[in-house]
Amino acid sequence: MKDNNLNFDSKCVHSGIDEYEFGSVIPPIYQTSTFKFQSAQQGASLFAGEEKGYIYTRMLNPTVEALENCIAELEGGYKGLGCGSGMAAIHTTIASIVSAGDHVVCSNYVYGPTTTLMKSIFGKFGVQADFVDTSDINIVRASIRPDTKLVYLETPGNPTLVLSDISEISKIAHQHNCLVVVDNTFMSPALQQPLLMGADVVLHSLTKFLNGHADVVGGIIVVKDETAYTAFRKTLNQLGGVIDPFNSFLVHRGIKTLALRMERHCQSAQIIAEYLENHSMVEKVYFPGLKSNPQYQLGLKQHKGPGGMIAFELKGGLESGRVMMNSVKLCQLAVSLGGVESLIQHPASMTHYSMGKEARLAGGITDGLVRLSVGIENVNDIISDLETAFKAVKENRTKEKEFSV
Ligand code: LCS
Repeated sequence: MKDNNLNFDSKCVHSGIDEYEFGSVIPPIYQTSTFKFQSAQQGASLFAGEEKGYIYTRMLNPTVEALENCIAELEGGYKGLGCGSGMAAIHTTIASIVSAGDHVVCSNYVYGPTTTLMKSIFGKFGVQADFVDTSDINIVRASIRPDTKLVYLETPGNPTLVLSDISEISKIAHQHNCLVVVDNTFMSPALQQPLLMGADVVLHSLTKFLNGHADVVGGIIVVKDETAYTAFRKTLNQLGGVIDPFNSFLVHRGIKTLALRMERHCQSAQIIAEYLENHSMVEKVYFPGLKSNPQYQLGLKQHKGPGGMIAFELKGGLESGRVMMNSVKLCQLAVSLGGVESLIQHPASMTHYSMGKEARLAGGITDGLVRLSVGIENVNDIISDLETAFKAVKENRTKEKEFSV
């Protein structure tokens, strides 16, 4: 149901396509690779673009389209493009914007494989990228060159939750005719709508908060106008990294509870971040909702809530982190994030391993950093699990000290 007067949580429940066949309340799964033409003439006119309709699922599928419309509406964009993974969304986006010889300004604070994709795949095809501290708008301004086509942001950045000012950076980039792309995976449109702040393209790993149930790998791109949509659709169709109907159905179902889930993620993460900040075993906490965070004010300007992701450094660095991750029970030791279940992982040896130590340190990812994706379990159960793990860390540190004397 497209109704611009609806509030965000109502849109989560109702957005997609106005009417489904047979009065179905839920988007049907059109599990088909291809669509039958009424006649040779109709097939030809569909291909020529003279008639609108479905041809082949890589090009467009009604179940996928329902999801694309839904997320475009939640992001305040024109249309969405469903992709097979977040990485496919990033690949398709960059390939739609840049050509050989172009320059990209990319944030230091991005998911590890995004850095690797930019350097190794796009680098191979003659696209140059500089990785800079996008939390400082003066650095962004100074990094834009006459051949820069794209400023690529991920905010909050994975895993250190560093923020980049979307509206200020968009103003600067547009003065230089550069497009701004924002990876909005960590916030979801429930907490942040980059297109409404001036960005040109927003993308997500659907695998995370949008789906929310850790059972799908997917991605989405949302663009602002028909020109961009036509260009991006062409690239996606040719690269082929599309999402399939069944996964689209699952993500669409997950989105119905997005607003509710994000509310709980934010509430619990705030409580846990404050608990960690006051814990004697914790050296430092990275969380946009802490008043001690130097970017707290920017977070208030940019987000409707602090999100469900926390990173922290333990006293005792990597060894303490290892003991902690091996000692938690409710928080599962696994990569990925944004699901209803709490997950814990070690960025330096896991999600951000591929980018190499130098790039990791430029992005603030030390060997001792631990990342927690706060689920929707009872917050007291999460804290008690963390507390048990802290006891194990403490015992291990005591043993180490005894051993070393
Ligand atoms: N963007 C962000 C911010 C991500 O965190 C991820 C995956 C991607 C894009 C890529 O999405 P995918 O292709 O996996 O759907 N982040 C992961 C993480 O932190 N742990 O495991 C995957």
